[in-house]
Amino acid sequence: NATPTTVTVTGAGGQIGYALLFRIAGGAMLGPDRPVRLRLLEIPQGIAAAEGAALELQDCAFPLLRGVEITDDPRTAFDGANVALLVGARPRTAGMERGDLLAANAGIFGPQGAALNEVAADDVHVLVVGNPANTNALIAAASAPDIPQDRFHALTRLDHDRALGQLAVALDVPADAIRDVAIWGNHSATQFPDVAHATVDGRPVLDALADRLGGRDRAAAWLDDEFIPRVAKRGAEIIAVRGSSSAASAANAAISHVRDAVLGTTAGWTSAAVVSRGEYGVPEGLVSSFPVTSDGSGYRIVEGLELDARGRARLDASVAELAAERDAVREMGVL
Ligand code: NAX
Repeated sequence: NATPTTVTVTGAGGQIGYALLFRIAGGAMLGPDRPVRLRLLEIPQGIAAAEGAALELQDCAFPLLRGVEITDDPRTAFDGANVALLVGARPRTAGMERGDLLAANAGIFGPQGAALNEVAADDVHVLVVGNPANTNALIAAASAPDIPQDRFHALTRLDHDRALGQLAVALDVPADAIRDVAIWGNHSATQFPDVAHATVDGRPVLDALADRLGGRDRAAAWLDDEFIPRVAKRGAEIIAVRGSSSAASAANAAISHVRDAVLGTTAGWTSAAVVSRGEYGVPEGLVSSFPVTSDGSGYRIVEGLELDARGRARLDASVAELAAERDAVREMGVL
């Protein structure tokens, strides 16, 4: 019997946690052959909700589940962790400035990064879901000097999958007919969902859109005026319609992100926010979304793609936002 993989989920008592835990325990993230041990980290007010989820996990009698532990201590939660999903974060509340939000989250992700550095398994993969996800990942990575920086990611797979979903509807095809979409930059309204290299059933998406919408100009206008803003602001749309933020889709994206990182991508690229080493002119150290592939040993940025002037400007604007967040955190003395 294989040694269980230890998966730590923070904010496990929240709504993404509730959508995530059952699928991890069911084998959707690490495959049908890998037993898992779950560690749930919560703050004291969230412990009861995590305990309730743990009771329900027991009631599912998942064959792969080898135990669930609940704690409010990061060092206990991350001890021996092979996969860490950092979902719990301080939400923005009324009257809170951006700087307050960054500071409150630095107070969470700094200590969690330090705890991971001390006690996580040598092969740990860390995915930050809690917002502002890119900068939280930057802070966690900076607080864990002994863990290779390329093990720290922030989630932009949901943005990637939202882009696939929009294109699938626009082109009237199943989502898996579309490949090589990319999300660049920050997981925020400044992100750049890019279809310049995307294909549908092997044909350029730009050609297929032009056919369907009546020409290249109309396709370009649809991309600028509808597709990009819809994907970039989809989170707000979900809140407006559903009355609370994306949960099942975010959990699904987190599962897909980890699965593809550790088992490999099979159909073209996906998107993930990773620590830049200067690729595409993104300043070294920023956690930015890029198109990525994996052979099962973690994500690698797809290099050598052409960005046209408009794409470049969009990426630069999103990267400027990331740099401003990093600078604000630096001024607080966190980095
Ligand atoms: P909830 O408020 O339902 O749950 C968050 C949970 O985290 C709560 O149970 C809370 O007690 C816990 N928590 C807070 N501080 C903690 C700490 N220091 N240690 C451990 N647990 C802590 O939020 P939910 O809807 O689950 O969303 C979680 C995070 O995901 C939010 O920051 C949200 O903005 C972010 N999202 C990120 C997405 C992405 O694509 N990157 C998309 C979905 C989501 O908006």
